[in-house]
Formats: sequence, C-alpha cells, structure tokens
Amino acid sequence: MPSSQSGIDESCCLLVVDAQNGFMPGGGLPVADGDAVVPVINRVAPLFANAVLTQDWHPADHVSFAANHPGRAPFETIALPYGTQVLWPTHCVQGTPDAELHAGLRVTQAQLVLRKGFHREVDSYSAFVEADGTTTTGLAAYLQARGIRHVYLCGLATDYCVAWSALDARKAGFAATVIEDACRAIDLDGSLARARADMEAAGVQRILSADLTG
Ligand code: VGL
Ligand code: ZN
Repeated sequence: MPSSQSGIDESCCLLVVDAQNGFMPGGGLPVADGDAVVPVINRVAPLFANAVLTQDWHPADHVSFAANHPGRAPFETIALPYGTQVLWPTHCVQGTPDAELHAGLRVTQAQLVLRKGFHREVDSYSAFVEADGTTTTGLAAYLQARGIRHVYLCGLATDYCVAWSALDARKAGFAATVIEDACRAIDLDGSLARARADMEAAGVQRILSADLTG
C-alpha cells in the first residue's frame, strides 16, 4: 500500500484555484504578492497523484465587473438577486492573456481544468457551486466519481475563491485543507478574517506546505 510521511494518497486531490495572470501583479485584479504562490504550489504538486486546476473565466459583459455598471467603481457592492455582489475590476476575460494560467505553474499531472464564472448574470468564487447557491459546476460529482475524499486547496485568493471552494468542499462531504503559504488574500473590508472564521467553523484545516513536504 502506498504511503508517505505526508499522508497524501490516491483519495486526495490538490485543487489549484485561479493561479492566473489576472490575479498576479500586473493583472486585472492583482492580489498582493500573488505570484509568490507559484513556487510553493510547484513544490507540493508532485506529492499529489490527483490535481485539478481552476480558471476564473468571465465574459467581457460579466455582472461582477464594475465597468459594466455605469457610475460604479471597483470594490463597491451592489445587490443582485442572489445577494450582495462585490464589483471587481475587469479580470480574467475569456480568451485573453489575463485569463491564462501563470506561465511558471508546473502541475503537469493535473487531470481537469475547470472553468467557472462564465454565466453572465452570476459570479462563481467557488469551484463547486456558483454564487446563486444552486448552480453546480459538476466538480463535486467529478471528484466523488474518482474516489476523492480529501481536497487540498491552494492558489488565489485565500478569502474569495479559495475560501468559498473550501467551504463548498466541506458542504459536499469532502475533508478540506488549505495550504496557507500557497495562497494569498485580497483582504477587502475584513474579508480575510471572516473567511478564516467561516472555514474554521466548517472544519476546514489549515496547514503550511512544510507540513506536507516536511
Ligand atoms: C476571485 C474575485 C473575483 C478569486 C475571482 O479568484 O478569488 N476573486 N473573481
Ligand atoms: Zn472573477
């Protein structure tokens, strides 16, 4: 039976969230120090037989873009049918360099690249369920069908797409662990503290990459 010090086995999957140019310095929605996650992800990735990459993948007229709401500025919020929506700078538009994965990312064994946020009227921070709370991306069914029971998360941004994905992983019945030094946060109006509290309450575990490679 395969075993390793880190406890990673075939029932585990590394979920690399939105490691895209758009969230790196110089991107449409830059996350401070965002590119620092790339070498950390590259270092832990070989431990995982299973890996899934996500891509934020918006149409240019997406409802989450401030530019599509005349008179509104980035980081303001608006009310949408499914709840409060942050208005973001234009980022990760389908087919643009901003939407491409970071060129230095090396997760060659990744088996699925999952795109999300492609419905014009609905945002999707989570890799599992869109922001309306009901539209599934299919990821939970995919992972279950492949015998995955534990999802390890890394990427951008800690307090949005990583946290929402971790919370939905728990809701779908998976164990979930965030590799903290393989993530960076946007931290808008206390969003990071809130995300950490929500994840703790939901049983999401927090580790450092050294705990895996140690
Ligand atoms: C994200 C805001 C908008 C993320 C995506 O990847 O965390 N945040 N779109
Ligand atoms: Zn987005």
